[in-house]
Amino acid sequence: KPRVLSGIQPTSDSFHIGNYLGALRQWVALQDTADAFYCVVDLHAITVDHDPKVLHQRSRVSAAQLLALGVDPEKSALFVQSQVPEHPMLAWILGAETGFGEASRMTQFKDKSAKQERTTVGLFTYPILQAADILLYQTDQVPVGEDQRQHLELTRDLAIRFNGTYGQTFVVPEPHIVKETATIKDLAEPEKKMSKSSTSPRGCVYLLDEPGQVRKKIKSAVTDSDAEVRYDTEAKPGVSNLLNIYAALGNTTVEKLEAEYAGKGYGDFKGDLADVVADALAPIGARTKEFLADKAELDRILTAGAEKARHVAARTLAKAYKKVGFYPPV
Ligand code: AQP
Repeated sequence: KPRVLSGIQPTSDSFHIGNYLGALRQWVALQDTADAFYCVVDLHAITVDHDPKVLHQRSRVSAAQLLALGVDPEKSALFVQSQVPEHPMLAWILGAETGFGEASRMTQFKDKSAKQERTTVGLFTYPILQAADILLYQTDQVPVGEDQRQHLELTRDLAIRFNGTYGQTFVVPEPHIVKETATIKDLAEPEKKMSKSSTSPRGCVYLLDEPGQVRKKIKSAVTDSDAEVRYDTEAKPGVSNLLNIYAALGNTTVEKLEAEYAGKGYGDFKGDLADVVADALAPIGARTKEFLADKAELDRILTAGAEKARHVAARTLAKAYKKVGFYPPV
């Protein structure tokens, strides 16, 4: 079975449909055919301003949401990154292999640091920790959105370089990116990706939004001044984004939707899309609440996931320690 790993940051009270369509849906699909490890990456979340109590709660809500979406702890190891100390330990080793110029080229750092009052070294070295997250599990495939492609490329470069210098140590991973939903755009600013830290309150549809909120956001989505439901990412980025969301959540295709809405206005199209999105999200909130209500069970799932993860991570770390000439971890 191929090994799969991916992570998500607990940086908001709810994930959004971009996270879901770009990555989380693939997490759920892959667990049937792969040996999967999925983590809530709280170490990454402290690289921007955070409140400790809020972070802790968000890690719990994140894990509950992943379970609600269908991550099955019987099939996949679901864990919180801070419970597996091998991650920052390998990141230190990989940091010593990373060129400063190479790390400086990461565009996500440029985007995220521009939004912060104070930029940390942690935000700068974030992609190196992400490389450690992936390489520790001898990962074959990493299901992510398009925005992570550059970080994956760095991870591959580091694995290849380390293997070249010290001998075969890490599997070189491949990104698993689904083209149609690789970047879901902000509904209010369709030239930007949908993001948890979006500045436009109506631009981001959260998985835990109430149906009324979902409908409002979809209906106020920015489109364009002609009234044709047609896929054209250059001329019609707003409508094209809505078509991608509709096709993915409505289990149909963009071509069928274009045919169905030919000659109809945006009003009908948005009204139907609002129903499709609201219906898709409705069960997620209720299921998340159920998983949150049983604290002992959620903790049990995460502890079991962390134990399974450590078992694999510790073996890889010991190998890397030996290769670079360290004393073995005790
Ligand atoms: N708009 C998007 N379209 C498709 N995929 C997306 N992802 C994020 N936004 C989109 C994918 O979701 C996974 C988890 O993302 P993350 O939590 O690691 O952080 P991020 O990419 O930085 O997501 P956000 O929403 O933009 O969060 P903030 O605002 O905290 O920076 C990843 O696989 C990502 O590709």
